[in-house]
Amino acid sequence: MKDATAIHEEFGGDRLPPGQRRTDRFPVLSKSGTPRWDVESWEFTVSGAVEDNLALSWSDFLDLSTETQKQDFHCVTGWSRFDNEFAGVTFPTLAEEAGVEDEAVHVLFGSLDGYTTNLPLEECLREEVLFTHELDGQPLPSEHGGPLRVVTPHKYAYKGAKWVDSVEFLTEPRRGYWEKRGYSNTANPWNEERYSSF
Ligand SMILES: Nc1nc2c(c(=O)[nH]1)N[C@H]1C(S)=C(S)[C@@H](COP(=O)(O)O)O[C@H]1N2
Ligand SMILES: [Mo]
Repeated sequence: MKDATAIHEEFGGDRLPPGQRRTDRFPVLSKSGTPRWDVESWEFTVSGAVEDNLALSWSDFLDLSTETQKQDFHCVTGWSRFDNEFAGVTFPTLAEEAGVEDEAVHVLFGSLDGYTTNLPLEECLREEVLFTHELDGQPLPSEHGGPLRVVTPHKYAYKGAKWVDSVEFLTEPRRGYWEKRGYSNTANPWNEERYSSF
C-alpha cells in the first residue's frame, strides 16, 4: 500500500495542519443529503479538452487499475482524520485514459447532488488524487460519497467531490459550489487557506 501521509512535508508543515484537531470519528458534511444512485443507470463522464470523451458504466470503472493508499483527510471546519485507507483510480490514470489536450488548464468535478468543485489541472495530476470507492477495506459508505468520490489530501476536503459522476477538462478556470460561496479557491491546509475575501 502506498503511504501518502507524508505529503505535508512537501508543503513545509506538520502532519496536523494549523488550526486543525485530530478526530477518529468521520463526520459527514453534505450540502443537501445523500443522493440515490442506481448501478444500472450510473454513468461517469469525462469531457471537455480531451482526445476521447468517456462515458463509463460502474463495471467499466471497476475495470480501471485500482490502488490502495493511506491518506490523511482535512476538513475546513477544523477536524482531521488520519490513516484512511482509500482504494480507487488515480487522477493521472483517468487522465491518461481520456488523453488530456494541451489546452486543458483546469478541472471541474460534478456530482449526483449537483455539487461541483474545481482545481487547476496540475493540482489534479498527482497520484494522491484518487477516485475512491473503498474506505478501510469496505465499500465507501454512501454518506461519505459512495459509490465514488474524489479525495484530495493536499487540500481541504471540500475539493473532493462526493458522488462524483463527471470530470470536465477546461481551458480556463471556473469555480465550483463552495468556491463561489466564499470558501478559498486554493484551499491549502498548511497555509490555512479556508475562506476567500471577495
Ligand atoms: N457531492 C458533494 N461532495 C462534497 C460535499 C457535498 O455537499 N456534496 N461536501 C464537501 C465538503 S464541504 C466536505 S467537508 C467533504 C466532507 O466529506 P465527508 O462527508 O465524507 O466527511 O465533502 C465535500 N464533498
Ligand atoms: Mo466542508
